[in-house]
Parts: sequence; structure tokens; C-alpha cells
Amino acid sequence: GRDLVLVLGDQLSLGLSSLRAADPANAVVLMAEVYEEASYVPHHKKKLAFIFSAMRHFADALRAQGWTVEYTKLDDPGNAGSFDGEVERAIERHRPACLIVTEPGEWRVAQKFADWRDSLDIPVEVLDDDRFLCSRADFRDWAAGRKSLRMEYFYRDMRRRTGLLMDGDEPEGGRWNFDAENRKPADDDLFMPQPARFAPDDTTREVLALVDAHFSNHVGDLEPFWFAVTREDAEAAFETFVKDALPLFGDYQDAMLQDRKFLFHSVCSLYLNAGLLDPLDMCRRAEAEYYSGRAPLNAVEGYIRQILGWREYIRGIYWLKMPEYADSNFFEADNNLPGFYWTGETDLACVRAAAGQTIEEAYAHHIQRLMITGNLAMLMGVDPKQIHEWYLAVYADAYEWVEMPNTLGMSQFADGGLLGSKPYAAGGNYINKMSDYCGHCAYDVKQKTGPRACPFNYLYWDFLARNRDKLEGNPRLGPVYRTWDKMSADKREATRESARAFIRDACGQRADTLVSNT
Ligand code: FAD
Ligand code: DLZ
Ligand code: SF4
Repeated sequence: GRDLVLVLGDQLSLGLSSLRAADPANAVVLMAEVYEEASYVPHHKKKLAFIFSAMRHFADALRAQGWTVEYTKLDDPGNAGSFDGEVERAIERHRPACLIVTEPGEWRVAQKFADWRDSLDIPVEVLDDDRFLCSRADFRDWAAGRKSLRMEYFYRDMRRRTGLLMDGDEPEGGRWNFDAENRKPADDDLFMPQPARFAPDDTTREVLALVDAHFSNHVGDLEPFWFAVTREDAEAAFETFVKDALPLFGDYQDAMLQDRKFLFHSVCSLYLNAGLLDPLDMCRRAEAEYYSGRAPLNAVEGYIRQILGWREYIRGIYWLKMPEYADSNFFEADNNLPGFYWTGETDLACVRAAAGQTIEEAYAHHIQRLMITGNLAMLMGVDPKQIHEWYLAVYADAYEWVEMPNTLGMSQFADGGLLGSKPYAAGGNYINKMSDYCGHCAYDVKQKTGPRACPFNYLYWDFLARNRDKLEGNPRLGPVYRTWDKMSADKREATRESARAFIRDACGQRADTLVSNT
């Protein structure tokens, strides 16, 4: 028989290892839209539409290259609803010699593939996903025997390995990292660039109707739908970013503006994670902008660090630490995620903006995820599993391998400091400095306690006080505890009482997560 090649929804790359291992003349490619994947969390409607439409376009691209592709649509009669069932059906149809797959992004699916080795009566070949620049094995070697797994050292090794922004053995510009220059607040500006938008074609329109019919209870607005769904359009979107926004990417990386949802960000993570863009190509393209003088080093280095450093490092941590990582809960936090995460309906202007644009666009930029929604959940003591489920559901770029370490590690400090040296906790001052949200808010960022005070202010101190036994020994937090101890007993008690009242009100009940009713 022929070989059977299963291609998953985030493996939409023509150079995929499983495709390279097969011969178009002697193989069948299987792609399937399945309920199991579409509903293990209540994925945002735009995310579902993006993945299904991109899958359908990718199947066409494979056929154009001479592959035989069998594609199961979500509402096809006989759709078995899971990878297991669809693979079994394909095996019955074709009696293939061998099943070939590229390793999946998620541990959950990797377990399935491992089970197939026993349960299927044909050989199963699982190949490395070499679209990543650091293999799982290489990351394990890098991590072995190290006391500290800080990203910065990993990143320097990756710069040396790829030669990106290297001047011989030295980093371009004499420094590895220009982050200190990348913390400017932005002013609203009518000429701010916008991500490229694409009108839905017939395939996308069919998918939009499908998602609307079957996932109406999932979170998020389905339309307007403007994401690229092919490699060509994703490359055009990236090119728009490179030309229009990359030069100022560094300066405004940490800025937030009420009416500017994308600022100078690339909005390319969804394309990259699905396989429509290639990480090394993106880094080389950005690097070329520096050498041609069109973009400054702080922008280009910052951008390359996100992809070559953070993205690869996060994936390495995921595979190094799973499956235990999923249960991380350093603070033993067990409050419910407030319902306003799913609706955006709250008087906190910054949270309303971040959650609101998330519901509209399946997108928020990094500092919104980290310092607004993530920070608030940690300060309130929200159960890490509930906030993890939210991040995995609501963002078009979210797959567990990248979402989980960012959420549990970077944003919630639930891993106790594997990723970061201290929790990303901040009060209203920080948010006010980096954004224009506070001017739109019902709360007063200058007040510290009481009904009008900015909740981030008292929640920040309450978080530190509540977790004193776990954090006091952290050298970077010592001075902060000394400030707390110098406050009057009355002030400390008023702070904690304001926090208790806010948390009681916001986290009282477990929110309806808008799970599919299909
Ligand atoms: P840009 O600002 O343009 O950055 C360029 C690229 O760098 C991104 O496209 C992305 O591929 C990569 N990148 C930047 N930061 C990270 C990071 N910390 N980890 C991995 N890649 C990074 N990113 C995801 O791709 N999927 C997720 O599910 C996800 N969940 C997150 C959850 C939390 C709590 C936090 C704090 C961050 C999360 N991130 C996630 C990282 C980051 O916020 C997004 O990659 C970024 O906002 C995507 O928007 P962009 O393409 O405009 O990024
Ligand atoms: C995220 C996702 C969704 C929503 N639907 C599908 C699908 O129907 N078929 C498919 O092959 N892949 C889908 N995906 C992506 C998978 O969940 C992803 O490949 C695994 O989680 C491994 O990263
Ligand atoms: Fe957010 Fe506080 Fe500013 Fe309101 S006052 S926008 S809650 S930081």
C-alpha cells in the first residue's frame, strides 16, 4: 500500500518533515477538521475560522504540487470527530504501508501518536518538527546541568548558531540586547500602521458559515474576518509589517493605547504558529532591514529576540517540563477567573480594552497579555488552570506548547521562577506610565484604597502580603517588603480589606466559559 501522511492544522508548511519523507506518487495525505480539536477548549470563533480556512487552502496547495489529499470537513457525513477515528477510517480505506507524521505541538496529541504505535497494526513514523530552530533534543542538552535556565543565555547561543546579527564572534552593535531602549510610551497618532487585511474568498466564506452554525456558543466575534489564510497572503502581511512598523517596533514594544489595538506589532504569530510563515526566513528578512539601514538595531534585535529567543526557548521549556508543568501552582491559587475575562464587561478600563479587543480580534499584544490580564489574574490569586484555559481559547495564535509556559511561567509565576526571576506584578502606576487607559477609567489610579481606588494598587500589595512566605527571600523583592512594612498598620489593613472585597466580588463564582453546545 501507499504511505499515509497525517498533516495537522498547525503543520501547514510545504517543507514539513512528514511530507519530505513521503513521495507524492506513492502517498495519501490526510487532513481532518475534527470536533475533538475544535472543542477541547472553547476556541475563539476567529481562531477556528482561521485554522479551518488555512487548512483547506493548504490542501489545495498540496494538490497543486501533485499530492493526493483526502480532506474531511467538519460537517462531512461520517466524520469520526477525532484524530483517532479519522486515522482509523483512512487505514481501512487505504491499507497503507506506514503512517507518517511530524511530531505534534502539544503533549496531549503526542500521547495519542505514541499510543498508535501499539494500537495500529501498521508502523508509525514520528519525525522531528524541524521548522523550529532548536530541536527538543538540543534544548534538553542546553538545559542539562544548568542551574539557571534564563532565556538570555539560550538566545545568545542561538545567535551564535545561526549567525543572526553577528559580527564575527561578537554581537552586532557590541551588545546582545537593546531592551533598555525599548520602553517608550506611545502617543496616539493617526498615521500609525495597520496590519494587512484580506477579504474572505469563497473558501473562507464557507468556513465562516460553518463556524457560525456549529460554534455559536464559543467566545469571540467571528466577523469582520480579515486574517490571511494562505502562505502568500501571510508573507504579504509580514512584508507590510517589515516596511511600515518594524522600524519603531522596538521603541514602542511595551506601549499600550486604548484605540490602537496593534501598535507596532507584527500580528504574525498566528501565521507563524500554523506554519504559514517560517521563523528563520522572518529573522533573516528583519536582519536585512538593519543592514540596509531601513530599521534600527534596537528594533531588529528586539524582533529577532522574540522569535529566535523567546519562541524557541518557550517551546524547549514546554517539552522539558511536561506533563508536570500543567499542574504548576506555586502560590496555591484557587480563585475563579472572573466572568469579565470572557465578556470584557468591566469598569477597569485597561482590562476592558485588553479583553474587549481579544473578543473582537482574537488578538492582544504581549504587554497586554502580560501586564493587564495576566498581572490581574495573578494579583487576584486566580487558579492557574482557569487562566491557562482562557489564554488557550481566546488567542488565534494559541497552542499549548507556546501558551502554557507563557501563562503559567512568565505571567503567573506558577512554576516558582523557572522562567523569570520575579513575578511580573505591577500596580496602576506602571499601567498609567505605559498607556493612556487610566484617562478612560472609572477608577482613580492615584488612589490606593477605597471604592474609587485603582484595583491594581491594593491588589498588588495584597498579593505580596498574602504570599510573603514564598517571595520574601527573593533578593529583588526585599526592598518592596521593606516599603510595605513602613506603611502604617491602618493603611495596610485598609489595603488588604479593599483587596478582599474586590476579589470576593470578581471571583465569587466560576464563570460560564461559553463552551460549545454542539
Ligand atoms: P510581535 O510583538 O510582533 O512579536 C514577534 C513574534 O515574536 C511573535 O509573532 C511571536 O511569534 C514571537 N513572540 C514574541 N513573544 C513571544 C513569547 N513570549 N513566546 C513565544 N513567542 C513570542 N504567543 C503565541 O504565539 N501563542 C500564545 O498562545 C501566547 N500566549 C501568551 C500568553 C501570555 C500570558 C503571554 C504573556 C504571552 C503569550 N504569547 C503567546 C507571547 C506573545 O504575547 C505573542 O506571541 C505576541 O503577542 C503575538 O503578537 P505579534 O505577532 O504581534 O507579536
Ligand atoms: C487548534 C486546532 C483546531 C481548532 N482544529 C483542528 C482540526 O480540526 N484539525 C486539525 O488537524 N488540527 C486542528 N487544530 C490544531 C491541533 O489542535 C494541533 O495540531 C495540535 O494541538 C498539536 O499542536
Ligand atoms: Fe487600569 Fe487602574 Fe488605570 Fe483603571 S486606573 S485603567 S484599573 S490601571
